[in-house]
Amino acid sequence: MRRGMAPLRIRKTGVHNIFYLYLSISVAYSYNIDLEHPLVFRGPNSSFFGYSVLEHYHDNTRWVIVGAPRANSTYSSSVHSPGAVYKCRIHSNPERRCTEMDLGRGNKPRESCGKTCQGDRNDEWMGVSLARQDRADGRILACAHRWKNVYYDSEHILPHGYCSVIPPTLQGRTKPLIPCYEDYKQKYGEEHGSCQAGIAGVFTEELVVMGAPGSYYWTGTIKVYNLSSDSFYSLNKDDVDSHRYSYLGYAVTAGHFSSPDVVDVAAGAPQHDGSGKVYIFKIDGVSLVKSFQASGKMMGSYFGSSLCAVDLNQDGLSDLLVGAPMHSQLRDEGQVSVYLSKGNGVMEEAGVLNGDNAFNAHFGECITAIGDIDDDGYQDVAIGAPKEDDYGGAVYIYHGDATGIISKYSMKLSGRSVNPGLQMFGQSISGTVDMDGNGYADITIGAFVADSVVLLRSRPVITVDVSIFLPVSINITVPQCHEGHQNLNCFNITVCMRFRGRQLPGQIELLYNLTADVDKRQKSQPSRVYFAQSGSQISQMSRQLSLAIQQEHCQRHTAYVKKDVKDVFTAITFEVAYSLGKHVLTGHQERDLPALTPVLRWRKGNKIAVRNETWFEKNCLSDDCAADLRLHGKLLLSGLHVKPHLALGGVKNVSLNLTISNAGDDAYDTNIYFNFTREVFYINFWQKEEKGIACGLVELDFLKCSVGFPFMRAQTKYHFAVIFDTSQLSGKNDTLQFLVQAKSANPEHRLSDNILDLSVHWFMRQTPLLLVW
Ligand SMILES: *[C@@H]1O[C@H](CO)[C@@H](O)[C@H](O)[C@H]1NC(C)=O
Ligand SMILES: *[C@@H]1O[C@H](CO)[C@@H](O)[C@H](O)[C@H]1NC(C)=O
Ligand SMILES: *[C@@H]1O[C@H](CO)[C@@H](O)[C@H](O)[C@H]1NC(C)=O
Ligand SMILES: *[C@@H]1O[C@H](CO)[C@@H](O)[C@H](O)[C@H]1NC(C)=O
Ligand SMILES: *[C@@H]1O[C@H](CO)[C@@H](O)[C@H](O)[C@H]1NC(C)=O
Ligand SMILES: *[C@@H]1O[C@H](CO)[C@@H](O)[C@H](O)[C@H]1NC(C)=O
Ligand SMILES: *[C@@H]1O[C@H](CO)[C@@H](O)[C@H](O)[C@H]1NC(C)=O
Ligand SMILES: *[C@@H]1O[C@H](CO)[C@@H](O)[C@H](O)[C@H]1NC(C)=O
Ligand SMILES: *[C@@H]1O[C@H](CO)[C@@H](O)[C@H](O)[C@H]1NC(C)=O
Ligand SMILES: *[C@@H]1O[C@H](CO)[C@@H](O)[C@H](O)[C@H]1NC(C)=O
Ligand SMILES: *[C@@H]1O[C@H](CO)[C@@H](O)[C@H](O)[C@H]1NC(C)=O
Ligand SMILES: [Ca+2]
Ligand SMILES: [Ca+2]
Ligand SMILES: [Ca+2]
Ligand SMILES: [Ca+2]
Repeated sequence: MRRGMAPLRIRKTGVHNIFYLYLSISVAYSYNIDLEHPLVFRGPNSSFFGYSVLEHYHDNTRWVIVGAPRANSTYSSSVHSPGAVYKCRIHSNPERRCTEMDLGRGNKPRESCGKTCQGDRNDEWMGVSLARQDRADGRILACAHRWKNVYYDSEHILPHGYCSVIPPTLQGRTKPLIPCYEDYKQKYGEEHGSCQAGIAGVFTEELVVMGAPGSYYWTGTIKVYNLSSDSFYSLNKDDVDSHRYSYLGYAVTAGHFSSPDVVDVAAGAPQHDGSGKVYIFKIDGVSLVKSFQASGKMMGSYFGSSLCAVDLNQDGLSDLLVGAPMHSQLRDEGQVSVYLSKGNGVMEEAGVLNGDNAFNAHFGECITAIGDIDDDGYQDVAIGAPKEDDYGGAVYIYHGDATGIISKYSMKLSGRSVNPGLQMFGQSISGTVDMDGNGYADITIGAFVADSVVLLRSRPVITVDVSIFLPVSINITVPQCHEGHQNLNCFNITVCMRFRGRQLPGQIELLYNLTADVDKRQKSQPSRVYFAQSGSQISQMSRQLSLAIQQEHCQRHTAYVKKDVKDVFTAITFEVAYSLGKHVLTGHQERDLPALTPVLRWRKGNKIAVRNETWFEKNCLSDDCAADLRLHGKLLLSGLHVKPHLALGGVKNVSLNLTISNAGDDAYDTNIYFNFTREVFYINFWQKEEKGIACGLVELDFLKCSVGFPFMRAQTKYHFAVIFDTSQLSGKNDTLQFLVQAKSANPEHRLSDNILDLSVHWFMRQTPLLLVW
């Protein structure tokens, strides 16, 4: 007997920690897959251990099943590198030992497999693909696409393909499937000479689907076997454009594409017409009938070489992801197309995913549904880019949601960061099984060039429900607070928090920042409201609180409105940004699989924060709260009352007597602007008993008067006058002009009456000499 598996322990060295640090710096997002406690399983060198991988459980035991298609087999030591399938126990296996499974094939290179069938197992690639029935005691499919039938000893013996159905116990009799073989059918050699059945496989409740891309001179086909009826369905050949070298069946999947209670089969033909194609087939009687097809958009992109059926939006219908790992901008960055099921077989293209668009990454080489890893009710997906980072490999985590899929990934798992020796990390991925029993599905990733697979576990996810209770509006015409002699507008803000989730610690600490008027702050404008803290005005408060699970905790804060607030029109937004503080993990701890610390729920790459807003009170009659300001007025000359002309030097002062009225809704931040020549000087403004006008120079030739703080009520009028000194006029210009304009923060529909042009024409004396002072 040859040497079997030599289990290798993964040494814990400082190198790992350095790489974790590197990861946390280089990766934009981090979510709930733990990278600090990877479980690495190693197989024999150069065995391609991890070319395929499968999470499996039976009774209470969790396993990682690993395909090593170039391995030598302990049970078939006289066969040349037939490949092998390994099982690796998760619990009570501190040495991370994996053992080869006995598939009951015996120790002969040749096996009898039918009346005209003699199998040649040398280099058969057992373990090239693995699939499992998605249920508690799911059976396993393991295939060897290079297995040959050498009964007819012809010159060209080409690979047929062979699959084994393995019981859930991983022991006992396996059931062989040789889908391209038929008794006495010698000519079959031409049709299915290089069938290569099982290069891809999928295993549903009743069906075993095996891709056979070599059939009919590499046109390819799929072999769909019904376990209950022990029969194959036939593909309606007219349905597929039969082109040689299309490689139909290079990838296969199955899902509820047309309706929730029907299983349909999908298959990719990555070389079809050079750009690749994908088909969905319905089972109709004994046939497979095409119900959908889509083509790749780029030559050589290998569209259809990987497929994943997953219900992204939780509507009961499977959606379809199609990989094009050689999609190129510069070179083979790779791309995944998303198709959402609309029912009755209608699939709608809903965008593409690109990962980081990394050079030669082959993003989309492998696409796998990994279950709902963050427990938000939507299925999540892992996409491998095994050649990214110079063949180190990377896996991207995407999340389904009500709209389909969030196009921004939540996490990128880099092979080298997990373990510097990993290569082609992400060529195979398996998920959906909670391997450590913490209530969250975990992910297993193969890196076959390093003969390794890595189990990465999911951390619990905390959902924090945050409410910010604010008054519906703030009435700033009457003060609510009295600080010493000051009357202030103030209001209460109550921040309430509560957390929930699966398998969480009973008590956590939350740190939060409450920020006032965040919209203004983000525009680098001063906040209009503030909190008082030890005598100073601050616009952000930090707090810390301890929360017990499911118990709401509220804190009250008082906010004050600044005295000089101008913009009473836009909303005042408050934000609570929070982060996780300390927490104590309780419950039983396994040395081997330490309990993982929780993380906060993350959404679409956003800051973890909640906002709410309030408004300054407004009395609006119109829908858009439009104001209608009107300006009236005249230019009055003191001194000589000879009009309409003015003799230069005859007067010292001019007075602009103005009336502003508002015929619309209450107007906020209302101002009147004056433009004039730099040869006149603003002296002051004058108003009758009614207050509400305040003027100030902005520039020597630009005056601004605010009207009716905090707002100018509907149907009100203000009379006032602005006085200028004209004694310094040079007379170079024979017109003295004042441009007056009224504006508010409200929308306004009629602006023509907001402008006033007040001019006076100088009376010219006969001798120009006199113009010179
Ligand atoms: C297997 O590969 C590892 C890592 O490449 C190496 O350290 C080890 O010596 C190899 N073992 C054998 C038996 O070649
Ligand atoms: C399998 O055994 C053969 C012959 O002993 C050896 O040459 C080959 O390297 C072995 N392959 C693996 C993957 O161990
Ligand atoms: C498989 O065969 C059984 C028995 O003939 C049949 O009832 C069942 O519908 C078939 N399954 C599928 C998915 O067609
Ligand atoms: C926002 O404030 C209003 C008024 O207090 C309240 O009814 C609502 O629940 C708050 N929303 C959030 C998300 O806190
Ligand atoms: C804030 O809440 C406290 C307690 O409910 C109350 O006494 C106070 O009047 C409130 N202040 C304002 C401005 O509403
Ligand atoms: C709260 O504010 C402080 C200081 O600006 C900052 O360091 C911290 O990261 C903030 N916390 C959150 C949860 O945003
Ligand atoms: C503010 O409160 C005062 C006094 O209660 C009230 O007269 C006024 O109408 C309120 N302001 C607005 C804009 O409703
Ligand atoms: C001009 O106005 C200023 C301020 O109102 C006043 O003091 C001055 O007497 C006025 N001059 C004339 C000539 O009316
Ligand atoms: C114009 O305003 C002045 C104050 O500068 C006032 O004395 C005068 O009565 C006003 N004239 C008119 C016609 O409103
Ligand atoms: C009025 O003056 C201000 C400030 O100098 C300038 O921005 C604005 O364009 C002027 N308006 C007119 C109508 O000249
Ligand atoms: C005279 O004043 C008017 C109005 O302010 C202006 O448009 C014009 O350009 C001025 N002319 C000269 C010669 O400065
Ligand atoms: Ca769906
Ligand atoms: Ca999810
Ligand atoms: Ca788990
Ligand atoms: Ca107007």
